[in-house]
Amino acid sequence: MATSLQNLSEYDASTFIDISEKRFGLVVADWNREITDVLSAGAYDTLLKHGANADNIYRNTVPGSFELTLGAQFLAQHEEMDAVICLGVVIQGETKHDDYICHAVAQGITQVGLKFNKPVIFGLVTTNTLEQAWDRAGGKHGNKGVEAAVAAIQMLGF
Ligand code: DLZ
Repeated sequence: MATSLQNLSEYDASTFIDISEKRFGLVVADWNREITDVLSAGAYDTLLKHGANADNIYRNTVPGSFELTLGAQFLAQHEEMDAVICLGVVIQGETKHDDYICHAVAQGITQVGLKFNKPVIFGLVTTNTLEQAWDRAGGKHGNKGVEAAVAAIQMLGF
């Protein structure tokens, strides 16, 4: 829904809209699959809870987080796709791989969102340890998949 300048003062981005006709793409990395599955379930359940139709939620997996960008583009390029949610878990290792992956994904999915003018949500959990990742996948810091879905819905309200 477009927001006109006249009603901008009344506009509240946190107001959730009717998403029953909206199409969502979930792109989920296979690396750290046991955790990304929990993120994905959290995102999926949240979309349903807010009124999305299960038939309108498409889930694709990619090998690792680095491929989230291209996976997002594959989905975002479809005109009927309204929002894409990227989910992955990158754990710091002995090398700088995590830095490269995280920066590439952050920049990549930003570009995809701008190119197709639709929300492409950064649901990447980037932690030092596996335990910290679990803390963010249903643990003491919530579920980042849930937050990513909420962000997608909120952005569709613009
Ligand atoms: C190679 C790699 C490494 C070392 N670590 C992770 C990780 O923690 N999380 C993740 O999602 N993916 C990782 N990958 C895989 C890369 O994202 C990518 O799939 C490969 O480099 C192939 O392009």
